[in-house]
Amino acid sequence: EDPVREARFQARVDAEEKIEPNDWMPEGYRKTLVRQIAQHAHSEIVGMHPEGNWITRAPSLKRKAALLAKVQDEGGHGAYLYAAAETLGVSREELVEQLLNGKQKYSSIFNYPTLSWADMGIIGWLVDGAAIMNQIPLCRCSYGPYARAMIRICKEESFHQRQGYEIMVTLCRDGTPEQKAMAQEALNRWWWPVLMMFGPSDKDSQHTDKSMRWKIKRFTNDELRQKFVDATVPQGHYLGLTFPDADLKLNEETGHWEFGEIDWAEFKRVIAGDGPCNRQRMKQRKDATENGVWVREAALAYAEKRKARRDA
Ligand code: FAQ
Repeated sequence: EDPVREARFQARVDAEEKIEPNDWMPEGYRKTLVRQIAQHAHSEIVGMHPEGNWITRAPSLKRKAALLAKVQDEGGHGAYLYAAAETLGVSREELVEQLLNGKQKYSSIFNYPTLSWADMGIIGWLVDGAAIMNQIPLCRCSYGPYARAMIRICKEESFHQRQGYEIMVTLCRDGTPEQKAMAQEALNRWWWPVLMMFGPSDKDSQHTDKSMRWKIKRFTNDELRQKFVDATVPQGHYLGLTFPDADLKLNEETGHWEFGEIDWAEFKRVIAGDGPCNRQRMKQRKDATENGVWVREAALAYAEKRKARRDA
């Protein structure tokens, strides 16, 4: 602890100066960033699996090309985020190790199965929609490398969100009754898990106070969840869909959509490892790491050979 340096650091944060990798920072700030950025990176990589499930079954060449590009973008986002975390003095290998041994998490949302094609529409519309709501403020995060990675990621996420909503429009407004029913069934399954992406309610959030003071987070979990509901409900109504929440209603005075109670027991169960797909996702991740050993070794050997040739 160093109160003088901490006060100077906080003054820089308060003045909206960006903190850069070689600047002094409190240990708690570094730890919070490593935790959040790593969790975010792991989410991007694990998040490739639910949609990857549908690449070979996309209904047209156009849909297949767009989905393939989206899933590749997610891999790219994971790569920028691991690079941002590495500026804080941890290696990507250590982070992956911590994911595999259960010390670090990834977003709860990627523990749900993708059962129909409509889920590809829902993931783009709602999961990317929630991700954007959360990430736009992160573009102003006090830590420079994370904020800059977020700017680029958000541009790509907005393309992802539109491709998802366009799938929903096709199913719901131009589609057959069966297609519309498929879209409704997907919304019923995903709505509540998507609201959980924003994290525990403010009264239960452990990290929000500090993260707000350090200007890592700019809004609380509940504030972002409310913004998301307000933006999304009219979009669902435009599609002619209903939300699986009997308590959802517009408060004319505040202009906000009020919604029912989230099942926090389900949220806790899923982040503790007992969601519908946790075991499958972790196995896929572990297999990918093991099956990729020879590729990493070959790339390293090639780089060393080239370097030796250059130095000769
Ligand atoms: N799932 O004290 P807080 C994407 C944990 S978008 C799992 O409120 P904080 C794009 C939390 O880590 C998804 N765990 O924590 C995409 C903490 O546990 P810990 C990724 C959760 O950090 C789209 C504990 O609960 N986006 O990938 C969740 O202040 C489509 C207490 O919570 C990001 O990661 C959850 N939902 O606020 C990809 C955004 N919520 O770490 C493919 C960056 C909370 O002490 C397809 N992250 N926890 O063990 C954030 O903004 C924050 O970390 C929050 C949580 C808002 C998620």
